[in-house]
Amino acid sequence: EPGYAAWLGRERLTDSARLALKATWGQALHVAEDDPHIETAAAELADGLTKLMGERPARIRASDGAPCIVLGTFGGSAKAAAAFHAAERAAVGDEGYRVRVREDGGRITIAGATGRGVLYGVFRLLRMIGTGAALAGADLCENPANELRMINQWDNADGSVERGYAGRSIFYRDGEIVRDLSRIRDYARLLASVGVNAIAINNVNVHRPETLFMTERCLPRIARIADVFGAYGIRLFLSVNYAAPIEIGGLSAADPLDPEVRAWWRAKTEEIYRSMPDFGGYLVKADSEFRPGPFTYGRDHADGANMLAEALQPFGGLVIWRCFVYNCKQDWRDRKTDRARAAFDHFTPLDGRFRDNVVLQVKNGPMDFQVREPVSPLFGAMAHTNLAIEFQATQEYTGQQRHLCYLVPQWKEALDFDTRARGAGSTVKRVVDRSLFGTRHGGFAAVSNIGDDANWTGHLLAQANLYGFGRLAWDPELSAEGIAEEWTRLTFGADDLVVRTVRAMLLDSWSIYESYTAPLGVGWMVKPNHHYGPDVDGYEYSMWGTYHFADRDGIGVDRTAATGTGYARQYREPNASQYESLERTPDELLLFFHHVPYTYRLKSGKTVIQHIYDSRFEGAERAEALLDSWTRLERRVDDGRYAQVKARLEEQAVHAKEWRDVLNAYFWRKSGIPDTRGRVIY
Ligand code: BDP
Repeated sequence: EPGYAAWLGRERLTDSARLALKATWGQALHVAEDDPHIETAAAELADGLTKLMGERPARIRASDGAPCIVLGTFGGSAKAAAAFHAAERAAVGDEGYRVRVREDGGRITIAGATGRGVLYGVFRLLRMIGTGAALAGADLCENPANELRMINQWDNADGSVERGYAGRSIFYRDGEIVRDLSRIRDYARLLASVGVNAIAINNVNVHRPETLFMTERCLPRIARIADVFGAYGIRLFLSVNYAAPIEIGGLSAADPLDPEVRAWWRAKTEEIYRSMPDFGGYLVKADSEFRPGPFTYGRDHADGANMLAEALQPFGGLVIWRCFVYNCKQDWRDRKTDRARAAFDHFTPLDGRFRDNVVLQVKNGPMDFQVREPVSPLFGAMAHTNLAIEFQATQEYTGQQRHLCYLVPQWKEALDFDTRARGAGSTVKRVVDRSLFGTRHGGFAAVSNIGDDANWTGHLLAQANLYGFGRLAWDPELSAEGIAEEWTRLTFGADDLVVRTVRAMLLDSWSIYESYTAPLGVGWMVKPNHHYGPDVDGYEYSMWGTYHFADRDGIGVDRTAATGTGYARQYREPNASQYESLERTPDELLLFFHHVPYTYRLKSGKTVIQHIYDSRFEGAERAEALLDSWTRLERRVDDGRYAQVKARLEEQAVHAKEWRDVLNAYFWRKSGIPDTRGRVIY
């Protein structure tokens, strides 16, 4: 199936490349220990090399010094250990690895402290070969920057996927957990190949069918899935229903301070660990969008999370507690209530009260995965709490995998944002990698963008987001450009025109999408519920707290402390003053922080209204240019994948014009100010 192999397709190398490689390692893999992750690593390496070289390597347990690839842990393989000095070995953490290619050829060593580390080293070596990197003399030592590199599936037991744009669930069908786990295994490979080490396999909105996953009837099947992921070093988590003690436990309440409720969670957790000793823990959405939570009992989120943490603690499990908590029944006439403030207002008073094994999972922005948002101020405000950042790989508000939108540049901006919590350099990436505050746990999570579509992500190029998430979680210093190029080479091969074209398409795509949908930081002009396509006022007078406040004079949400909701004051200085100031707020976030007249002049010298028009015209043209770029690759990319991408880009080019026309017509009518260039239809 075109696209199924994703970035692990591994085309046969050229003859000269194969000859050179063969000289370096013969055709033999030296594996001398029995360990499940080493087994996975050896099998992956053998399969990968078979594809690249066209012949299967021999597996050996002893070697006479002939060329080979040695893989093993320092503790389990004398050969792997002997390749490195004590200090070199000591530099390798739990999931890290070393890869050394002898300058004079004849030996490649992939070693780690654990089998998981070796597995990551294997994927690294295959990536080097796949991208044509020079091997001779290579000497790498890598440890992941982040402890938690997690995927959140939003899959439901009935087989639907909340905000899924790539088909149905690969985990569930018609209320049942699937029996054939081969597709899940292939998914585990993809994830492990980019370093993902945790997955929550059901939607954060947990209803009765998924609550039942914690019962005796379902646990054996969940445990089979855990084994599949476990072989790839990925720990399985479940999203849990806060009201589970009532729904499946027969209790009358779920009060976190009630001893009976606590005992129920302890017993349930023990039962889960009996069937899955490596179980990761619970992911929880509580008191949010109609899901139950501790507020019902007059308790706060620390009480709620700590109860679960106590139950998980004896087994080393984690509670991942989401901070997406706000009042979704807000009165739109109340202009002082600001949803953007909610997470900060709810959680900062609780800093320091969460147990050690609780991690708060915070969306990158304060609202909800809009095309552009400022960074959530929570990251700079919880020095005594474990924090993880949550990204949305599934493109709910960014084109739903019908439009191209490579999100790594957006994520990079969030990670590089300086919270100033400990002076300059207190970036978000240093909060979640734990180095800034010295917290115990932390990391990255992403809402997955895959489903049972043959190519996983619907839009083939959306695979780059899944790939990029994993790579960035491992190493946030990687550049968006570098990741795009790496993904393109692994996916499409070395053809220079293909690499340059796809890389450029990916890198332009977020800015293109933003320019025809939501320039200047205005959000929510989408159709309600499904969130696809333009709708100017769809959310304007609703309870969800999602406004742009466009009227005949101006547009934008005043979030200053002086005259608005005060959200800007949730940042530390100098960020707070910058956002408070109309002049100093960057144009791309202007309407997120300020309400301005249409005639307000941007830093570019243009008025807001003219920018709104121009940006959408340019964006629609650039969307069309994406299609042109791709058509130049015909016959350089295989027909199946070529056609898939072309069809999506055609839809995008047409739909971008709809965005342009609907929104521009709206703004002309609303403002009464015509486009100076006369292009907008009234
Ligand atoms: C919103 C989605 C909704 C999710 C929610 C969440 O529209 O489907 O359940 O976020 O993150 O973006 O919990």
